[in-house]
Parts: sequence; structure tokens; C-alpha cells
Amino acid sequence: MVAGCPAGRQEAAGNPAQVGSYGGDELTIAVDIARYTATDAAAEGLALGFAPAAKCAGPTLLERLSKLLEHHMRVLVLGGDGFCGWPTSLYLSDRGHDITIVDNLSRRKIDIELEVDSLTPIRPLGERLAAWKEVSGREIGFVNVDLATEYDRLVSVLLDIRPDAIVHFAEQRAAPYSMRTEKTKRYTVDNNVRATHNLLTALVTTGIDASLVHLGTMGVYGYGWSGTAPIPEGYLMVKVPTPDGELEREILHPANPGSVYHLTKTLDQLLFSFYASNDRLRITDLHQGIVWGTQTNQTARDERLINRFDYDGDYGTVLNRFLMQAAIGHPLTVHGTGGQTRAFIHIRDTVRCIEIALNNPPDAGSKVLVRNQITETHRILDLAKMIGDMTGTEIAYLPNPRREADENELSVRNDQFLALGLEPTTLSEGLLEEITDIAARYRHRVDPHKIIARSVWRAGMETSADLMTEVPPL
Ligand code: NAD
Ligand code: USQ
Repeated sequence: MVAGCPAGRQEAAGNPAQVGSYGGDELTIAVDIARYTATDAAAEGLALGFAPAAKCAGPTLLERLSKLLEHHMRVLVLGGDGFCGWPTSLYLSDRGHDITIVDNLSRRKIDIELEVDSLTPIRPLGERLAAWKEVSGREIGFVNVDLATEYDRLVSVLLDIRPDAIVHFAEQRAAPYSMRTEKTKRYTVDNNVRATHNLLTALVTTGIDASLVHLGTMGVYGYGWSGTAPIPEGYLMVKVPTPDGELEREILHPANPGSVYHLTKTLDQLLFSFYASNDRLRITDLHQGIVWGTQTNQTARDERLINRFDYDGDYGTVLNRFLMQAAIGHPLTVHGTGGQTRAFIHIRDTVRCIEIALNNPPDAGSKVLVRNQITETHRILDLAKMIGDMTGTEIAYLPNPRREADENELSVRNDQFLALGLEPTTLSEGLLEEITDIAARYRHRVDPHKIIARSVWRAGMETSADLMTEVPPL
């Protein structure tokens, strides 16, 4: 007998009837699905005697185990109206999970403050949710709560929904906006750190044993602190000299934030570390690179579900900005020499990584599980040249409004997601599709005066004048 093959294929160890039965190719789970968490599934998979390396006919053990792990969960998506949160909510809903979005719609209010709009015509959240119900037959809940200031309401939501898992996207996420003024610096710290800490204390107070998946950033490591050494996934082994010899210690990778926004993510890390240790909260911190692309299979199902696409100087991220600029014939806005290297991931891979993280939470009492959520690294100038060559768009070398090195090396470990089955969407595959389908379709919505990045890292730093005053006709 091959160790690890369940009943129906071979005799299983333990008593599979308590968990489910394996009949032919179908695995039927006879448990209260709504209350079944990934941790339960993992524990029961092991109770059935599934050995990780064992092989038998039919679906592999890994496939069966991942089926077990894919139980439907009640998931709170904090920040579920945003660029990453909206497609994640739809994806998880499509996969059968019971989703409730918690969002205070602050991102939409910042658009009004900055007098900009998403390139894509995003609909009000109520209309988005109604459209999703129409096309999928599935309902997603919504609660408007400010996580940073409405603590009692957050506690009520937790007690009401009793989630199995929480995905936390709800922070002010633009580095340039965080450096814009004294007010936006203070807002970013107040909003992000309080939202995260409120969530952690609310979990402790309510005793709700939900696993928490937080969206952190590659920027906590800095870019190039360790030269050409690959950036590890969260932790570093160090040697501490003592009078009695060297001690080996594993520490959080040193924090090297490059903006007030990135600083808040390093503060989040310390909060997570304390609550995972003191209160045994189950926390995964995903150190994500720059997300590019717009649509997922779910958001593409109806125009009312379209995802946001930021192109302005504060919220637009570099690759999506270049794609939009190419679509209207605007020179590609390379800051400085373009020698900065960054890590990237497509939005479709973001949603898949979140699902993988939800299905593979850490145990209570474990340290924070850190996974680097990136698929590739590129130098900014190389990206500009690639898009320039594809579209015939020229490159403009502009004064850099940020304080950053002229050049940096960046090599990043992302072994965990690859080992858990992530199949990366690479840049070349999706690029053209993005340019034609999205950027060109909505080019009439571009305000050319909002393209140049004007939030500077220190007062007095130079920025460029507008390079275009009107979007040329096609
Ligand atoms: P986003 O601004 O589009 O979405 C964030 C959402 O959170 C918004 O809908 C906003 O209204 C909500 N929110 C903010 N503060 C809140 C509060 N106090 N209470 C309730 N809701 C609040 O940002 P995004 O691009 O979707 O990013 C999501 C997360 O992923 C962020 O934490 C960000 O740091 C991280 N991240 C994003 C990227 C990227 O390229 N977009 C890359 C790495 C990491
Ligand atoms: N850049 C240009 N031209 C532009 C815009 C940006 O050269 O028109 C350069 C910037 O100077 C910087 C790099 O491109 O060197 C990346 O800038 P970005 O705005 O695309 O990304 P960043 O500010 O780092 O922030 C974004 C998200 C943030 C996330 C982070 C992941 O807004 O939420 O945490 O990416 S990472 O960069 O890996 O830290």
C-alpha cells in the first residue's frame, strides 16, 4: 500500500467517514462547509494519513489535499472597493467563498480631492455589487466602516460575520501621495497604522480565530540594501557577537522604507510580530511588488465590473502609467536615469496569490508568515524601452521627484508561491492586450495635466512641466 492514498483508492489510515468519503474521482466532504476552515482541512488531511510525498493512481495527494483546503470560507475583504481588493473579492466569490467587503470609500474621495479619475469608468460600489449578482448569481456584502476611526463598528462587524479569514488591503497606498504635504503624511500614518492596530486588537477582544492575510510591500526591504544578494522572504539569519561567542538569530529583515507610505508598512510588520507572538494570531504578510494590468476573468465579465486604473502622478504606478502614456502618444515619463529596478506582479496573479495564502495559513503560535508576492523584476528604463519599441513612443527623462538611488540591483526570492502552484503571468504576454483593450479604449478620459508626478520628497525638488496639454485625436 502506498502511504497516503485515501479510502476508495486504498485503505486509509484513521477514520475517513468522519471527514468525508472518496468515491471514484469525486471527493465528497460531509462536514459543515461554512464552519470548515483551511486549518481544519489541513489537520484532517493529515489525520487521514496523507503523506506529502506519497503517490497513487488518480488525482495526486497534493491535488486532493488542495481540494480539501479549498473549502468555502466566510472572508472579510478590507479595502474591497480598491484596485486589488475589488478583483480579489470577485475572484474569491466566484470560487464559492462568502465575501463581505469592508471599505470607507476613502480612495474614491481622494480622487475627488486630487481632481482625477480612474482611466476606466468605475461604477459606484452598489452598482458594482448588483452587477456581480446579476452576472454570477452570487451576493457580496458591503459594510462602510472606517477601520482607523470606527473601532466599535469594526468589532460589531467581526461579531456579526464571524469570518474564517480576513484579507487586509485597507490602507493609503500611494508613496507620492504620502509625501505630498504635511497633511497627507499625517493622514497616511494615522490611517494605516491605526487601521491595522484596530484590526489586531478587535481580533483579540472578540476571540475570533480568523486567519489574517495582509498586503504589505516589497518596499519594506528597501531596494538594494543587500546589493546583489537575493531578498529573502521576510527574515534574515544573523550572527550576534557575545563575550561567549556568536549567537545565531533569525530577525525580521531590516526596514528600509523609502517613503512615509512604505514606513507605515514597516510599522505594520512590528504590530503583526507582537500580536502573532503574544496573542497567537495567525498572520500572513504578503510583500507585494508593483501590481500592473487591470482586468481579471471576473472583472472582464461586464463593463460595470471594470477595475480601477490609476494613471495620475500620485496613484498611477509606473507600468500602467507607461501603458496609458503610449496609448495617447505621451512621452514615457522616466524619472532620472530610469536605473531603478522594481519587482512586478500582474493583477491576475495577485488574486491567485491571495487565494493560495488563504488556503495555507500559519498555525496559531507561529511567527508571522511572510511571502514575497512578485513574479519578475525589471529596470524602469528597460520597461520604457520595451513599450517604446512596441508602440513607437519616445522616452522623456524627467527630474526625479523622489529621493532614490540612480540605480539599484534587485533580486528577490519568491520560492513560496511558486512551490504552492503559482503560474506567473509574464510581462510580454499581457502587455499588448492591456494597451489595446484598456488604455486605448478609455484614452478620451485622460486629463493630460494630471500625468506629471509633482509630489516631491523634499521641498524645493524640481519637477517637469506638462509635456502635453491636449490628448491628440486618433
Ligand atoms: P487602493 O487605494 O486602490 O485600495 C485600498 C482600499 O482601502 C480603498 O478602497 C480604500 O477606500 C480602502 N481604505 C483605505 N483606508 C481605509 C480605512 N481606514 N477604512 C476602510 N477602508 C479603507 O489600493 P490597492 O492598490 O488596491 O492596494 C491595496 C493594498 O495592497 C494596499 O495596502 C497596498 O499597500 C498594497 N499593495 C498595492 C500595490 C499596488 O501596486 N497597487 C503593490 C503592493 C502592495
Ligand atoms: N517611476 C518613473 N516614472 C513614472 C512613475 C514612477 O520612473 O512615471 C519610477 C519611480 O521613481 C520609482 C518606480 O518607478 O522608482 C516605481 O514607482 P511606482 O509609483 O510604480 O511604485 P511605488 O511608489 O514603489 O509604489 C507602488 C504602489 C505601492 C506598493 C509598491 C510596491 O503604489 O502601494 O507598495 O508599488 S514596491 O514598489 O515593490 O515597493
